[in-house]
Amino acid sequence: MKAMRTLVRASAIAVTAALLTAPAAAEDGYRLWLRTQAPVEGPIAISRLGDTPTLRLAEAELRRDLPAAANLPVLVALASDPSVSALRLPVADLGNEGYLVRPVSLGGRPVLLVTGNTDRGVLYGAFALIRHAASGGQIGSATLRSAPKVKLRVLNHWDNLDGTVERGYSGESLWDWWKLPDYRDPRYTDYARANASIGINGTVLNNVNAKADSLTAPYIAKAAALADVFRPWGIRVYLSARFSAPIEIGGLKTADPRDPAVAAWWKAKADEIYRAIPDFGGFLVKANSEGQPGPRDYGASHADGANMLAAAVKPHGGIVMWRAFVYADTDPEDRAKQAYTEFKPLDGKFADNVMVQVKNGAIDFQPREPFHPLFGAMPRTPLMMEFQITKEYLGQATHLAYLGPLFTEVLEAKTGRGRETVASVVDGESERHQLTGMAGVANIGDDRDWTGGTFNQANWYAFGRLAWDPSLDAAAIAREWAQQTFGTDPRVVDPVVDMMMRSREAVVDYTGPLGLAHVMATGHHYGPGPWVSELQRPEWNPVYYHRADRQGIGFDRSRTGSNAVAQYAPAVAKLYANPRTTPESELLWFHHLPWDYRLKSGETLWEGMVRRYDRGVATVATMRREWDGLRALVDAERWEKTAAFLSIQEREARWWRDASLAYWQSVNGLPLPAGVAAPEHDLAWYKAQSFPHAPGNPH
Ligand code: GCV
Repeated sequence: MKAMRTLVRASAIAVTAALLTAPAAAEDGYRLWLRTQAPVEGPIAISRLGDTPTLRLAEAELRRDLPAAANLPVLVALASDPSVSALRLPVADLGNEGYLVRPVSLGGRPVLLVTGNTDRGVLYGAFALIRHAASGGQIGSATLRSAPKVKLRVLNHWDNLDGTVERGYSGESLWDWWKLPDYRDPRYTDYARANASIGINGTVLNNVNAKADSLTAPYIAKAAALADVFRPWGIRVYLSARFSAPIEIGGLKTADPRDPAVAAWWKAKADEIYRAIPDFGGFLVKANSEGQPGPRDYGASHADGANMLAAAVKPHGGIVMWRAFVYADTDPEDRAKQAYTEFKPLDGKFADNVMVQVKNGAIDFQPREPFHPLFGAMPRTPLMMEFQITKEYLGQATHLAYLGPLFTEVLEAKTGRGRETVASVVDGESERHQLTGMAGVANIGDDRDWTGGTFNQANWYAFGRLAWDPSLDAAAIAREWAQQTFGTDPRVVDPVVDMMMRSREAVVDYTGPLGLAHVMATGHHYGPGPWVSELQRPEWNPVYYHRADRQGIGFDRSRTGSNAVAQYAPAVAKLYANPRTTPESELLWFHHLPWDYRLKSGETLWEGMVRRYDRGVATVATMRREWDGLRALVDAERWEKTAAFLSIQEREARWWRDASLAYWQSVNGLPLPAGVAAPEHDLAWYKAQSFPHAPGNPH
């Protein structure tokens, strides 16, 4: 046995594909939070027992990124390796992705062991040790242990086959579909590496507004090339499936999920995909939503559609992620109620390899939404969380909005069923589901810094960390990200964390305080548009959401209105039913209130709104000042880009504030409170702003 073991010694010339693509410029953001330390020399030695591509990556990562300060040799090994199993370490509950890092004595030699039950676990352990070291932790004494609480930790790319990215603000798609499968851009490796470093283990390559072409043989071969690159990093590939593909590329007359020919077509298609990608993860589907085809076109249910696809991938171990983001143009019901109305009756009707993927709120990734009422309401169905990492509604690429607090606010929300939280629904604890998942709509493009700005990287990072463990704290994540990204100097880290932790609330304040939502301009969703009222469907118009008139503002979702509150468990519904017990941050989401309604502060609703708009602008000004103070402590390239972005944000926060106040005043006829600055322009000026070429807008 001993002879069969491979002991691979550290080699100073070891290079990974990722190293070959190391950036030309030092501080352009390409390296994300993974910033190579000085080459390891001297006392530290890194060795490996066993030989798989993933174990080799774990070793190479440590060699590349672990600071020389370690005072113990590091050993990378599977827990099943005889010399490690002889130590009888507590590894049983690490599952197949967890890791253990700790100092041990092996053959009389002290080493820092990085181990797990699988090579993926070992790789995650290597990244955990690098994170620990880069955020100031001691290496020699490190004892780290963790297993993911959520099984599928998946990015959703809304990337189109022509290279554009729907709601993408960081350049074009990373996937060069045209040159694939022959040319595999080395950047694909770096993408996989970054994801693996934060525990992401799946990626849906194409937009949920899918083209059937992505399921044709040439595109399957392209996806297979990406899957080959991602595999050693523990990342599986998934595809968004267009429900009408059997008609469009299969020559069938129907896509009715109850038609045996349709089911047979999907089964053959799944077989074809698995021949090219043996570990293909499965399908993501947007059906009967915003014009996409689906089973409802044939009078079949969402469960019928999902189960038919699930049967096709089941023999291969695949899954279906079926989105609950549905609302129909024919349905006059409050849009916030429609997904629940459609899906709740289907609880228990989905096949066991289907997950229903639910957005964090019932409308659409607004800067603040109450948690989606489906969480907790479908106990017999694994519900997958869908967050949006790309900031469609939070200032897109340029505004600094750290989404950690948005994500944790939803995850920590109590559903009203005993001690259940949204996180405990998502991680399966609540109903003991084995299949669990969290999806994040990616903010990644081919910009040199991947996400269009340094602070946007933190949102990718935070998503990965929370998908691994939804109970993590947003501020702690911000801190470890800042330490890895800018170094551990507290003169930098403290103000950066402070800026990050205030930033999302600032966006809420200057775009839609007190529970206002969906008040943005049409199409590109860039900038304010609370006046928009002429769009074809009522629920496309901001006026549908805020319902402002001379008397008051807000959407009555209590019993006197749409009664959306009744979709929550009684304990939560009771709170939301009454404006006095509704958190003020969600007040106008649930209630239509007079402008002179008294807030807890004693101010009128109107005064409180105005104060919040001003507070949002002031917070951005403070963030700018804090960043200015870091000029000498942050590299020039990243400092300047963020400084420029903050100046854009301050200008645009003012624009949001001024345009919104000008509009509300045109509706309520109220003066601004004493001492408050008037909007810079009149309402007509704000209404006349037009941005036909804003990025990310689907055409
Ligand atoms: C992919 C919102 C976005 C759309 C997106 C949709 C969805 O409506 O504006 O661009 O489409 O959500 O999540 O399906």
